[in-house]
Amino acid sequence: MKKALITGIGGQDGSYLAEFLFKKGYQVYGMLRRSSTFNCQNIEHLFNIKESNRVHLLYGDMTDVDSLLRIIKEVKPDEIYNLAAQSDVRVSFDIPFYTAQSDAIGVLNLLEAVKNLNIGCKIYQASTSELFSGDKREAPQNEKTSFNPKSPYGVAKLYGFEIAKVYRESYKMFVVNGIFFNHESPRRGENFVTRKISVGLNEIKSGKKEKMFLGNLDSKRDWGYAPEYMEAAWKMLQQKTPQDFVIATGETHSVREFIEEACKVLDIDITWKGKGLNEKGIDKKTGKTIVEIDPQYFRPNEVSYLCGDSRKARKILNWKPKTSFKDLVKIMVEADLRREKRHNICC
Ligand code: NAP
Ligand code: G4F
Repeated sequence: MKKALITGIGGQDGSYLAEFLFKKGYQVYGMLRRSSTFNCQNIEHLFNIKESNRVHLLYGDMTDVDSLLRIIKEVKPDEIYNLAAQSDVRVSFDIPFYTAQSDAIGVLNLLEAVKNLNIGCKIYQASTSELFSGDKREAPQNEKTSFNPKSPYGVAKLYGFEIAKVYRESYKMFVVNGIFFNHESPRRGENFVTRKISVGLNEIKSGKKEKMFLGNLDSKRDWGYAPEYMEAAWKMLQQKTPQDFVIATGETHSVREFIEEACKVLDIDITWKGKGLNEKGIDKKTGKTIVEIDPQYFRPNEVSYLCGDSRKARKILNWKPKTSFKDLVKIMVEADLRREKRHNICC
């Protein structure tokens, strides 16, 4: 039975990947970092099934090379999926040192641990479309587009990308970078804009709050459905030769469009009034303001336009996205609607 180690197993992607590998028959090991609350909602269900002895959790941290050495020595994985990261772009401007420690040096820690233990496992490195500048003239972005990150997060991830390549080329290690564009789901952290909108509009609809505050509504992202992206990560490690891939839908939509689509799912008729910081989203039926702009959600520097070209993955991995933008919004908003209803029944 193949053994896979997932760092960041409790996050959005880690939880979907664990499910995917579990179904493929892998013995799954997940690295968690210690927190004061047992932060495992996304993976709890994996421990309630018959074969739950195939999922193991181990404590460790990307910034602590000793913990990585201990875990890898103990598990001896065939595949490592390095998903652990400080993944919030805006927050990376507040904690740039920590972001560099976990997202850049953390990757080096992992590569060194695998090299020194000489266990010859394959490694997937979670890279990102935040490596690109977001300049519309360079879109759609693919594996040949130049990198020009705009945030401490993007720079740390660029180090992770390059050091992975260096270890692949210098030590003949099987290391691949997945340049993944934004991918979302009902398990997305509520700090990210899609989930913030999905949760926020549901709370407005149920009367729990009056309005929500957002930043740049004109920013454009290539949003896909997270579980499909985890299959691509697995496929990358099943190739004969290690190489990097862009994974994306090839469609781009603004934050404003995401809000409008989410409003449709909840039967809210939204209209926009005003400009810039004074722009407001108004519910036509009630006349109430439901969206306002708060400058705290703008970034000091922004990647404004992301649209990925994943032709290489479509050809070599035989991978393509299945869920449309409209369906993705529906999946997320309806999941939060069900959650909101359950909550209202309980309280
Ligand atoms: P996520 O939900 O934020 O999950 C990240 C996980 O990493 C969390 O479980 C977190 O643990 C853990 N973690 C953070 N710092 C750590 C550290 N120092 N040591 C050990 N674990 C640590 O992110 P995601 O959306 O699943 O993304 C997975 C990976 O893909 C990340 O590397 C992200 O940067 C990258 N990526 C994501 C996207 C996307 O659109 N989702 C696109 C491109 C690349 P806590 O719960 O304790 O914080
Ligand atoms: O949802 P976001 O915070 O995601 P962002 O910055 O694109 O990063 C995500 O995707 C990356 C891949 O490109 C990953 F590498 C990264 O780990 C993470 O998963 O913001 C999306 C857009 C931005 O342009 C932001 O300025 O939404 C805009 N936005 C507008 N108002 C907002 C808000 N973002 C957040 N988080 N909160 C707002 O209120």
